[in-house]
Amino acid sequence: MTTTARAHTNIALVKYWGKRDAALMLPQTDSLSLTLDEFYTTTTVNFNQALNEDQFYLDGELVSANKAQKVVKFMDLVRQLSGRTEYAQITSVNNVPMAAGLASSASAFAALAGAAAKDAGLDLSLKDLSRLARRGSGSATRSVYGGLVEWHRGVDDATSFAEPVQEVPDFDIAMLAILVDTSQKKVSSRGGMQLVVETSPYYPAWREVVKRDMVAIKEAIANRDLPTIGHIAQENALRMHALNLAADPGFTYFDGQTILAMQTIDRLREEGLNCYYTMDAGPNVKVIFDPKDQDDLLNALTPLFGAERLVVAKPGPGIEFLTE
Ligand code: 2P0
Repeated sequence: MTTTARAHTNIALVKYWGKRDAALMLPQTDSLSLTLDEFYTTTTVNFNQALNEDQFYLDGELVSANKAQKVVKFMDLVRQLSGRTEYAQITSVNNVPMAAGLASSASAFAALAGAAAKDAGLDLSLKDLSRLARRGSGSATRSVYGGLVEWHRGVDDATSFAEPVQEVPDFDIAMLAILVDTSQKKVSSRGGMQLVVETSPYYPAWREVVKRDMVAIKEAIANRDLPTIGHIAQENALRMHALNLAADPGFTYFDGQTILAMQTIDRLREEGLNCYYTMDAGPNVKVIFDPKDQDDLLNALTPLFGAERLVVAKPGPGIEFLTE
């Protein structure tokens, strides 16, 4: 039997940036994201008695055992939960523009969790699937659902899961990625957030920021208030990145083009466009905007960054099973 699942990536509007339990992948705070339609991973899993180790193919190429460690560790967890003992063939294809630009462990581990659990015979609810995806990568917890999704930090493994806030947003919202640099990131999310938890003096303040932002952004979502959603997301991203600057040693994911994109979005908003920025563990900038401003936004950004570096995405769906 083989099982294929597809999951879309998500971009956090209120960020997850720190763990309190690295083994169980429990986060320090809640977070909230938007799942996108344009970027997704499709993964097929096939448990096979004839194999003597897991074989992981990514975008058509066999990944070396060393580089596949996170995937093998995740498969070990699925074997432990299901009682299966066979190794598996795992085939993943990323649908992302310009390799690595927006490649995301969120869609990857959500799709793997879905395909592996089902192929192993585990019959998980979406809630339990989000808990399982969490063990692969924190942000994958949220990619089990579509649209606007909240991840509860919880108090333990059983209570740290994602839940939809609005699976299909009932107001207009879109995201535009400005791909300023698509090379591999220098500081991994995992390493960066751990350093911040251990050394950033602002970490206690960040926990309070997220508590307030979670309440405020859910209220703004209920009110279909895009300017408030965008404002909260932009401030939250800046505060997350301030943690990095204040770590020891301090670091940043921004490069010069990142700053140019941020300043440009601020200027366009002052000129009347409904647009806000957010950045993750890399230099690319994602713009939250009202789709009615799309042409104006693209016209303003194309001369600066090039049309091929601008990718528009809309809210996307939750996990999909492509085989029964
Ligand atoms: C997020 N980001 O909420 C945060 C905000 C980027 C900045 O990529 O260690 O890849 O696998 O749990 O989920 C989160 O990092 O890290 C992340 P792990 P993950 O989307």
